[in-house]
Amino acid sequence: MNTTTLNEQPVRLVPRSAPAATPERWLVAEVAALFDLPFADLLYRAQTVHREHFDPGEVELATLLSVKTGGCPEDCGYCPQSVHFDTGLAAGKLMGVDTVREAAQRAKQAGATRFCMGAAWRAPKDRDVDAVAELVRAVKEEGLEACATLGMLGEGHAETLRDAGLDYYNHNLDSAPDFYGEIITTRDYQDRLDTLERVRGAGVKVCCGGIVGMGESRLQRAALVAQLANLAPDYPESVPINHLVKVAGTSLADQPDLDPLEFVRTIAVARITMPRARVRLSAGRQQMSEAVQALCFLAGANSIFYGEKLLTTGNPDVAADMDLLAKLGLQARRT
Ligand code: SAM
Ligand code: DTB
Ligand code: SF4
Repeated sequence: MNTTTLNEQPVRLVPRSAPAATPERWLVAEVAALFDLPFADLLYRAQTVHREHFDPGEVELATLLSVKTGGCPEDCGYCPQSVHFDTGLAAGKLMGVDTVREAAQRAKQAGATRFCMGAAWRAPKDRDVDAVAELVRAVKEEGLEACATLGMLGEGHAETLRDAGLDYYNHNLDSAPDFYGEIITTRDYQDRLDTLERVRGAGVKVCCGGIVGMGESRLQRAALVAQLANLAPDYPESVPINHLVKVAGTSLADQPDLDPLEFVRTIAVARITMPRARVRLSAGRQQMSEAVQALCFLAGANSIFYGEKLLTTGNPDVAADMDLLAKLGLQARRT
């Protein structure tokens, strides 16, 4: 067994073997030890794990649409859609089925296989969930995987969305438990975990990740990854790793830049600790060089947000992404 030493404690670098349904329990110190590996060793391990579970030449394309923008009562320090910040964003009502269907058709035409609808709600009401269920039906009719991110779910909500055909529900843990309170005060970590449990309980696949570059320490990045990897009964099927997009007016607008290689390390550690997950190189690509994005793919990222907009901020345009994939010899996932 490979071991290294962190604070004089022997730390396993190779996870215990266990059946697929029982995820490894990762100690934060073990995840931190991965972060601390020499860069080449870390990428080699991530790439090895990636090749054991996926075709390394294939990348999933997921298109986002903000179906209900702005006016959110939560105070997430990174988010342009919070009412606590003046970001110049106009709040809107929930989009109609026809508008969403047309956006899904365009996404499919452009090569996306997954369509993710985001709503700036703290927690949707029953009638909101019923309305989103109609949107999910339309997306499914267009032959795309459907994902939604609507905030905290109440009793029966996950079941309603599942019955409409929802494949994934996105709800991010966003940061380490001991950093969370510095970023968000209007809900706590346990609220997030409760919603994830409802999603799992309904048999909807979990999309759950976080944001890097908010001023957290490396140990806190490790603690976030450990939380994700240890989620019971299994780690998320889909893990978006977002780089903070600094938006003027939010409390994190002037956050100092994170070293890009630290972002790459986070992707690699997510890949190693969650070998069967789709690890998505998520927000922040517009601000990232092609070289850093290439390193993220090498580190085991196999999904991106695709299309010129994330929810409210920019993303590389379709032509630029097609060029990048071609340059790297990567293919878009087809089904
Ligand atoms: N309101 C719902 C919620 O918070 O779960 C759904 C929408 S919310 C915008 C979805 C996710 O977007 C957040 O959990 C966060 O990870 C990500 N996000 C929001 N603003 C971001 C930013 N400026 N940079 C990076 N990621 C961001
Ligand atoms: C996720 O983890 N990232 C996406 C999606 N899930 C909903 C959202 C990124 C939002 C970036 C800021 C914006 O465009 O508003
Ligand atoms: Fe609201 Fe979600 Fe933005 Fe937080 S991240 S302010 S919950 S839209």
